[in-house]
Amino acid sequence: MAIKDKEMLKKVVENTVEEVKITDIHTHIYSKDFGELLLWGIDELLVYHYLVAEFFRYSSIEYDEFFKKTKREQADLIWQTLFIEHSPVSESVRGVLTVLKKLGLDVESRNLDEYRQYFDSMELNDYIDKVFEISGVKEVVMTNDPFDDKESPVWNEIGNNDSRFKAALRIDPLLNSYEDSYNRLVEWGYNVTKDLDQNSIEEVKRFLADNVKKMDALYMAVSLPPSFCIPEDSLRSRLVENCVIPVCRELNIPFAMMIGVNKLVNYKLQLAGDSVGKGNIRTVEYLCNTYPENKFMVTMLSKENQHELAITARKFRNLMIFGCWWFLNNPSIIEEMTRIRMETLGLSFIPQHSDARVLDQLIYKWDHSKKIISKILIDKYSDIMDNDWTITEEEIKRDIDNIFSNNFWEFLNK
Ligand code: RAT
Ligand code: ZN
Repeated sequence: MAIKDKEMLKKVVENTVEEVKITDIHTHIYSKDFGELLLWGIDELLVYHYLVAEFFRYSSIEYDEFFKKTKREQADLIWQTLFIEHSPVSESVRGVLTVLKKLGLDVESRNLDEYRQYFDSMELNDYIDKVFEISGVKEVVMTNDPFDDKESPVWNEIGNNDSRFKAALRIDPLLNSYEDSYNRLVEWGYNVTKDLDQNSIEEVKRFLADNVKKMDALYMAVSLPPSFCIPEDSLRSRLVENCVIPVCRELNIPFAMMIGVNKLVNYKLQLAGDSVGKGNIRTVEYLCNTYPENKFMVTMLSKENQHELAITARKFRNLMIFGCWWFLNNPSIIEEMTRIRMETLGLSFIPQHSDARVLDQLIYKWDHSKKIISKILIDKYSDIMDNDWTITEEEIKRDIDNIFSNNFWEFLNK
C-alpha cells in the first residue's frame, strides 16, 4: 500500500523497525552450551567494562583493590557510584535502565536487591527466549576464539546446538602476536615455525580452515591497532596475505577487520583499558583492490575514519561496512555515522551490530539504535516524498529487512 502522508510514513517506519527480525552480526555472547561464558543478569550488566571505565572517573579506589572484590561487590560499588551518587546519563549506564524497564522491572524503586531477585528467579532457557523476543533479534554471531581455553573444549566436546547462535572465527592472537601464539599451533599438531617459513604458511592455512569448518564460522575476524598496515614487512602482513586471504577465498567467507583499537593504554583497567586511534584507510583500499575475489567486512573505531570508510565502500563492492563500534556506540555518533553512510551508500551497508557481552544488552543496544535508525529513515523517505516519489509499505519493509538482516546474508552468499 502506498504511503499517503508524512504521518503515515512515521507510523509505518516506526512499526516496521519495531517488528523487524534482526541478525546481530557481531556480539560476544554465547549459546547455553558454552556454560559460564554466557553472561547475563544485573551484576554482569553492572560490571560491563564500559561501566567500569566510567566508575573510575568518580572513584579513587585503587584499581587492583577494585578488581580483587567479588563480582557482586563490584556491582554494588558501580551501582552506588554511577546510579545513586551521580545521574546515569551516559550511554552505557542509561542502557542498564533501558534493560530493566523493558523487562518490566520497577526502575523508580532503585532497588538493586529486587532486580537481583528477578534474575535469580529466571530459568536461563526461558530468559534467552525472552531477551531475543524483546530485542527483536532472531540470531546473533558470536566471537569464537580458538585460543581461548574455556571456549575450545566446548567446540571439541559439545559443539554449538542452538541455531540462533552463529560462529565467527576470531584470530587476534594469530595475527597480532604470532611470536607467542605459534607455540599453541605446534601444541595442536600444526608444524609451524616462529619465523613463518613456507611450510608454516601451509600449516596456518590448515589451522584456519580446520577451525572454520569445526565452528561452521560465517566469517573470520580480527581487531587491529590503528597502525595496521598491509603490505608491510611484518608477520601480520604475511599472515593476512598468504594465509587468511587464500583460505577466506577458498571457503568463500568474508574477512572482517575491526581497525583502530589501541590495546591497554591503561593496563590497570584490564578489559576497560583499551583506547582508540585513527586507522589507515589505504590498507582497506589495498586489500579490496588487490583481492577483488575476496570479501571484506570493515568497521573502524575512530570517528575520524568514518567518512573515508564510507567513500571506500563506494569504490569496492567487495567491501561491506558495518556497525558503530564500541566508543562510537553513542546516540549522537550513531546518528551522524548512519546519515553519512545512507547519504553515501543508500541502503547497501549494515548500520549496526550490538557488540553485546552480556545477553541482556541486546535489549538496550537494539532499542537505542532502532530509534535512531527509524528517525533517519523517516527523514530520507520524507525527502523523496517531497519530490513526488511514491513509496509503499512493502518497499519500506524490504529496505528495513535488508539493513537489519538481509544485507549480511546476501553478502555472505555472494
Ligand atoms: O566492545 C567491546 O566490548 C570491546 O571490548 C571489544 O571486545 C571489541 O568489541 C572487539 O570485538 O574487539
Ligand atoms: Zn566486539
